[in-house]
Amino acid sequence: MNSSAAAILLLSATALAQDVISLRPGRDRSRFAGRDRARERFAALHHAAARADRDLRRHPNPAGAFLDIRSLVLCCGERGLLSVAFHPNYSQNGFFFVYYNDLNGDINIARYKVGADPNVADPNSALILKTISDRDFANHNGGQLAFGPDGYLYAGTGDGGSGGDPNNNGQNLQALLGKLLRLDVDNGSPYVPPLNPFVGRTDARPEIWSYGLRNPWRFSFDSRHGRSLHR
Ligand SMILES: [Ca+2]
Repeated sequence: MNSSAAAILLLSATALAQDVISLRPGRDRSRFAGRDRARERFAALHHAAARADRDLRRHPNPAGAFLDIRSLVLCCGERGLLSVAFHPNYSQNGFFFVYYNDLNGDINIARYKVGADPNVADPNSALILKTISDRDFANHNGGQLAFGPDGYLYAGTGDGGSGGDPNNNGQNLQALLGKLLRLDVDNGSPYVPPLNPFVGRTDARPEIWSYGLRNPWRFSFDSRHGRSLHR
């Protein structure tokens, strides 16, 4: 599979041309290159760079979409499709990861796989890696998915919502809300890297990389040194 020259386009539900987001499964495979304005209901991802861009602008329906998960996603306000990240070895294994609020409002990290046609994902390939309960408030859901230079998948989760974190999720080490999580997607459930800071503690979830966060909406890694994390 040759993905080096392909762009991935994310089409919003309202499908205004300016809502199209460009993702590039090359050096920046794990990041949004653009801004998603409303975190809409579905991901319509499509390979083929400029041609797809033109097609999506001309035909804003998701016909021919790479993946359509509208039926799985609760949208609007701060809920909806939150992020997409491509596995560092996407060109070999075809895995990518989708972050969204499900129909209950809960936050899901799901793995999908591209199909035999490199322009179409297999909708039946979904594997839910994590479901994080988040039903109390519609706001503060996070979030972004991004693979770090260590090959692990980082996920920012909001504190659950309302204002001032009334459920104290950010400081609660047994809650996955209000955190930055770090997952090893290659070694099975519970997807915990052995050197995560809270591994081995009975009073904390081992997925946690950092805590006390309000709503880590976007973050990135230092592109020069590849170590620092900015949010
Ligand atoms: Ca929430």
